[in-house]
Amino acid sequence: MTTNAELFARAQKHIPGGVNSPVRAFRSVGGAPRFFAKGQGARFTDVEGRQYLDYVGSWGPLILGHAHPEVIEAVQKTAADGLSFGAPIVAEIELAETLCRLAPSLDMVRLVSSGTEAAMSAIRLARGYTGRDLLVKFEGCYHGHSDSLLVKAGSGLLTFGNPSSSGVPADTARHTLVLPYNDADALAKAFARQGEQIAAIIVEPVAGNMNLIAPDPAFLAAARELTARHGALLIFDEVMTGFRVALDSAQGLFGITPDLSTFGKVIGGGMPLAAFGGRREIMEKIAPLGSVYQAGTLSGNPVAVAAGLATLRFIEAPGFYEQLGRRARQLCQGLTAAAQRHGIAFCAQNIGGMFGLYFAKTCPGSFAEVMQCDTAAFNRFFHALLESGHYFAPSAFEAGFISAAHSEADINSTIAAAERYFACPCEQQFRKL
Ligand code: KE4
Repeated sequence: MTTNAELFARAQKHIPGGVNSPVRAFRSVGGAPRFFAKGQGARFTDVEGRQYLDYVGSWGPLILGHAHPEVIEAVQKTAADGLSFGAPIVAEIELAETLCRLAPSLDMVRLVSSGTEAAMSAIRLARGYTGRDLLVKFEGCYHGHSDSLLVKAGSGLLTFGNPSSSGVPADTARHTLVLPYNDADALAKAFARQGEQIAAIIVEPVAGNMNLIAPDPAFLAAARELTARHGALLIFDEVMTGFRVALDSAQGLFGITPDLSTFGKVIGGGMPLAAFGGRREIMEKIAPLGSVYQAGTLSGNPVAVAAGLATLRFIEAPGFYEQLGRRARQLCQGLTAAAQRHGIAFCAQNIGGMFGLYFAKTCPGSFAEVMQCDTAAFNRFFHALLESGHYFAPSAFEAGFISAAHSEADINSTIAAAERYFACPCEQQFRKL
């Protein structure tokens, strides 16, 4: 049998870091990633035959769990008639109609193949629609890897951004202003100073890329009010939160209507599919109708659209999100109670079917507070749970995800495994209550 470690060594010969997306490499938690062979429901199995309860779900898409029979059937049937035509198909219309029906702010959508493409396109559209260049994003939020978004905060709060990746021209980064998440005052100061130059704010309405950070309602309200007042657009990046936190996504959950939204992950059900959309008068600026160019060879791919439609058919079932939230809450409350029984500084929270785990006394509300959490403690917890068959995101700075396939018994087994770990002597030295 080939081991995970042997495959990882082999993978690194021809793939940078041995992975096709950096977070998969386990570099922040240490050790060798697991190579998976198959998934079924809430579980997946690695090449060594070890089975794990999966709390990552391919980083959010697998809201129904692995290999849902009706999603697989839709993919197989569609694929049998051809993988791609590079021409319109009926299912694209069905998916656009479904998204516009379920997301309160969408009149029109354009399908793309990744969340990066969706965010990049939405930003170009906002710049084209407003005729302005300046973009506002928030520290700790991730919107894919297009140049305008690989930017870190400038030296001063209101100074233009600097590249957070090599290869991003400084001249590009200076059009992005990076502000603190959940800081309505900083946002107001930026608009007071440069409001008429700002094309858009792009924000994760629930931050899920610096672990989970819940939005301060005043922060989202300020983003909506300030953009409206200054003629800028509000872009909700719902690639992660879309159809994950509620049937009407974060925009419905929080009652805020953005001008543009991006979606991904859940809407593709595990296949490469994402979308951006919004008000008709804005979306009609997109080629071929308008002057903002955007295109894609495999946009609206029949097989990906079939997986997405099959997935979205399930989420409207009565009680779907109530159960998803109940399971996520059960996990968060169970882990927290277990840690507290053993004097370990730990807390957890969920919003709908996504959750955050923190080795800290209270749940962080900002990037600065997240950085105060005990990452080393998380890494030890991650490996202990991995060894006992419970797979969490391999980074202290990622959110976790529950699927409809996770049962109450599954969640209880994870809580029990965590309790055994929290009770073990090796962890005593790290008590911080
Ligand atoms: P993709 O280009 O990876 O499809 O989507 C980028 C993206 C955009 N917006 C938000 C809010 C996102 O969370 C993402 C991608 N999320 C990461 C998880 N932190 C994907 C995992 C990875 O990079 O491998």
